[in-house]
Amino acid sequence: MFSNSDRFKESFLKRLESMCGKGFEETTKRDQYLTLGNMVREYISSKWIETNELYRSENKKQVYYLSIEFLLGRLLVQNLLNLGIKDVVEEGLNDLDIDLGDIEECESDPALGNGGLGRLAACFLDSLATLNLPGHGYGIRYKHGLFDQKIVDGYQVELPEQWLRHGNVWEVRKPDEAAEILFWGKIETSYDNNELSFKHVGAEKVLAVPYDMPVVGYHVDTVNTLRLWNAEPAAFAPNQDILSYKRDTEAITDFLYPDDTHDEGKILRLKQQYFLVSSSLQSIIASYKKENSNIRELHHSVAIHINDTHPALAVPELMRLLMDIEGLTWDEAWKVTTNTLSYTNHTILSEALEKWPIYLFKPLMPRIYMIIEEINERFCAELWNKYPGDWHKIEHMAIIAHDLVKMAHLAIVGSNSINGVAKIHSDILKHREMKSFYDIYPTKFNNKTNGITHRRWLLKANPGLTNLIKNTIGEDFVHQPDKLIDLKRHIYHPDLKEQFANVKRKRKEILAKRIAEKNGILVDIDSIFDVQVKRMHAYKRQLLNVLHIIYLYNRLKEDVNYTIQPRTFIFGAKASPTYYYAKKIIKLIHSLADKVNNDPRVSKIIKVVFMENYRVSLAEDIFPAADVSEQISTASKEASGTGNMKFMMNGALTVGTLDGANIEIMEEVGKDNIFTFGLTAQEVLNYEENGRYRSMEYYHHDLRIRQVVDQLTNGFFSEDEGEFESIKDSLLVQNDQYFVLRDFASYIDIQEKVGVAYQQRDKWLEKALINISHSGFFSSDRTIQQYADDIWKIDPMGVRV
Ligand code: 8GP
Repeated sequence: MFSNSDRFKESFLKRLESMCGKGFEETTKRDQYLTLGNMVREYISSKWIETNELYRSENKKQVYYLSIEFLLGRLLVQNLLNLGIKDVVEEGLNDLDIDLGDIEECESDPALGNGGLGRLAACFLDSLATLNLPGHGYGIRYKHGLFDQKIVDGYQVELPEQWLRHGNVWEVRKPDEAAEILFWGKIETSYDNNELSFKHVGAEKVLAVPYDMPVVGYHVDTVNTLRLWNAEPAAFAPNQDILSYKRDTEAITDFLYPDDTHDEGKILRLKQQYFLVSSSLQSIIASYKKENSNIRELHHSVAIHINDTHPALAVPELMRLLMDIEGLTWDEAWKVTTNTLSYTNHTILSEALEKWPIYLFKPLMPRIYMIIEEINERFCAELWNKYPGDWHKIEHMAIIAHDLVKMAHLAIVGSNSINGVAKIHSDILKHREMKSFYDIYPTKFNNKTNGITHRRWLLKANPGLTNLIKNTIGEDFVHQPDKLIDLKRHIYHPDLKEQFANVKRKRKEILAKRIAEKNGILVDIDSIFDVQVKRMHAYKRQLLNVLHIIYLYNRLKEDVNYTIQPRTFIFGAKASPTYYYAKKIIKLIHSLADKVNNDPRVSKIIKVVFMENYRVSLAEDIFPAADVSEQISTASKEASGTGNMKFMMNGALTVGTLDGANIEIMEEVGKDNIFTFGLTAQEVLNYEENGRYRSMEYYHHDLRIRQVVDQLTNGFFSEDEGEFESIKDSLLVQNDQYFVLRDFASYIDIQEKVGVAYQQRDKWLEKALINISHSGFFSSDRTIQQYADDIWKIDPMGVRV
């Protein structure tokens, strides 16, 4: 049906009419989207079946990637592209006067994740399938993904996201493969025939029903699976209030990351984690046992990856299944468990390192808690042998301490590999944050620098640039992204530079149009598009960016002769609903935008734009249009960053601290092609240790700082003077935890250099092209190949249909 555009057109029209029960002229864009989506899924299904059969018959090792987030983005156009049928479809639709872009707009953007960690998981799935690697994702089918953000009077308002409102054409419900999950109740221990056995009685049962989605590799026949679990009522216990049981059960998969600032929310989140882990492990073991009889060899056929600590309950749950269900001894089960599991850490921020209070944990999962206690006791005994008498160390490393279960410790002890996501982050884990674990398990620790899929972030998001690159160096880079380096030989070619400038300009025009429509702000295409898009967080320092803009505003107001290259500062960010500070920064950006954009003279030079509801589909419009990429986290705090890589691949230049993957970007492109500033990670860590930083000194000694900080509360903004008091307090009263004022001067300096560099147009274009040519290293294909070789030990399998 996709062999040529005429055949496609014919099948599409026929299907459209039969599915919708109306004539072509009557059909809506949504009808057209649903029809096309169904056709594509049908087209995928033979490859999907074939892949699964191959995996069964070859019985080689497979990896299962457990993640509480998969930030997929829209799938229709990506699937068309990966299947190699996008041109045929586009042509056929054009004949019918239908624009594929319009149809795409009807697809919801599944936001089953918050940010970097979830988007990385989605890029990894794409790379696994494209590299013909047998690897699948396991996650949760949240009814509502990350909230939709509305801005009302400059404040963020959260609305429930509704990605399933019109159904999901990509998923297949598999009720026959449902798993049962037990919560609450108690454990009865008995001793029969010299064997201990554990019976879970009085438990609340929840059914986990899988929904499978195909993960299509690029121009290969491999179609892997993303299995998302939905919570449904299982069996009612007598005397149970049926309605509340149904409500409590379904609540497990209602929302991504429910508010966890109250105990009620905490229990729900913990339930989600166990729900994901237990259902996934049951399903993995069931599928293993279909082809294999010896469960003691599970690790020869199965690798299970724990994406951050959220699925760390995989350690005790795999132990439980192996001992209580499969009958293995503790030692046998421990060997299989630790040989099967591996773990990635994504952050060193202490508030993100999960610790669960025992009083919540133990009653909810009584058997799992027993097993963790035993793991902890054995681990502490080992430590005692190694460090006799060093109670302090043992207490510090224990899995259970001070009435808390420490999930990172559990994941480290129970896994055979622990990796960070950029060189510096892995080094910080080894030598600081997790040093005591590195000392006892030196070979477990390793680095896997993050990557992004160029198939979404270049081929799909930026077809203009993709074609330009193809015309310049051929198509090899499409399959081997490191071949982008071939572009470097051409960067001095004036034609290439001009064509690149045109591509960029076109994308800036498209974004400018969107800004005009959505924000009612007219931006100058010749201005620098200076972009910071990412979750809103103090450590990411959107505030530093804001203070710089206030500073520029002041200079432009004070000195009519002060000229700079015009700039449009573009922000996009969601703040966690309970994160007061982050929401204040959103308000501050809006107040600043009002001030700047309404000043008749200043607004001709600089503008401030906040793009509402930042998400994958919006990102696909933003990265290609950016000139400057803001990666300005406090050094040591951003584990890697992946937005930095997407910008780079689209020819934006980084303004960044020496943090996360920025450092590796610098190593790739060279110091002349990136703008770095600020404290190094070591300097930040030293300050944190010696406590010698005094933000007040910077406030008192640098007039520019004093002025901008005072403007937060002196009536400069039209809001009530108390509105931004808490932000000022964070800088002065709370001693500026993220060193915003410490890095302010060097940020101003580097930004001045950026402005000057942009005016040397030719040189700027060369720098942009150098960035693109070196971006191949940051392909998630490279990252995934390293995981496959070093951690999971899996090999590709060729699928032929
Ligand atoms: C992010 C890191 O902040 C980012 O540096 C990194 O590039 C990305 O993970 C992928 O490795 N971390 C998270 O998104 C994260 O910790 N999310 C948890 C709150 C869920």
